[in-house]
Amino acid sequence: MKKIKFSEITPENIYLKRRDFIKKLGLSTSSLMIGQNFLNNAYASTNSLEPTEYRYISTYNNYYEFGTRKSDPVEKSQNFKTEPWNIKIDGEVENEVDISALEINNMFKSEERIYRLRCVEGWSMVIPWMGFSLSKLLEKAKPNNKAKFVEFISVYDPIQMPGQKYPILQWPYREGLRIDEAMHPLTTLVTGLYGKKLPNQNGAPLRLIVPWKYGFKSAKAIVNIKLVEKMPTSSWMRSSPREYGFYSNVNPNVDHPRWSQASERVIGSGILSERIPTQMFNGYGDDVANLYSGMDLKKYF
Ligand SMILES: Nc1nc2c(c(=O)[nH]1)N[C@H]1C(S)=C(S)[C@@H](COP(=O)(O)O)O[C@H]1N2
Ligand SMILES: [Mo]
Repeated sequence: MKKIKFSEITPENIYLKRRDFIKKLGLSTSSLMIGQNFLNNAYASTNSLEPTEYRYISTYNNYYEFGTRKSDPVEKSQNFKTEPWNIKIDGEVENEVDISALEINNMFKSEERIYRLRCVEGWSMVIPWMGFSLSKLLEKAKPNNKAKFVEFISVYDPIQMPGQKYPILQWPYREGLRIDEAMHPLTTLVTGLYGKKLPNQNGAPLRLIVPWKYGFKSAKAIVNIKLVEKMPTSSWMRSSPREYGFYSNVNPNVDHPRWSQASERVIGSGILSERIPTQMFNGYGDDVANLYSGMDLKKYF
């Protein structure tokens, strides 16, 4: 028998190693492919406005008046009384308006508006809201020339809202917009979702949606809209001014001091919870970037 030379063994070694390598490569090829598909899906769904299922929209909520767990709002708000409900528009206006939610529903025609809600915590949902431009209601009050900002004040009712017994935030919940942001047609007063009346956990009977800002700007269960001269301090700014600024525009380039804002988890996208890149102004830049021209958005976060 021919003595096997080292040089002749080598190819066999290589073959075995190669098989091993291919096996590994096989694995990593398919995982690379999965990765690529994830990425493709991710970029596709960044732009897609495929609505999140109702069961997620109505059970995974932030509404600290009912508690800080995601399940608290649906569990604890079912008996919350939203009728009768009045909302007052006052401050720097020519005509103070005091109007019921019922009258609002009769006076302003709600339409479906499918917007992505991006929470500052790093998740998002696409929600088929029902509502109309807030500007329509504000015009009724005729803001005067001192009206530079708009403050939104949610209801204070610690008997019905167990979370308000604790100083988690300054109660009532307060938020604010600059007047041009409040008058922008995308800024929506919400009356419903999925073609139905707004569930209590989503802020019934009336809540705001500002699609290019983090979710917390969109106050729920609003009872008072004040036109004011000076920039109002929101409940979040008061609790942590370093973390929450007045503008709070969705911006993947400006991280929260404790976490990145570059990407977001898509709620309801399965157990693997797809992550997609976060878009500047939550994808609404074509409509709103001009509101901030010349502003340093790292400073005015
Ligand atoms: N009054 C009030 N409004 C609120 C909140 C709240 O705790 N209280 N949470 C905000 C936050 S952090 C988010 S992300 C959205 C969530 O809206 P959704 O539950 O309808 O998805 O509501 C916002 N509006
Ligand atoms: Mo949020």
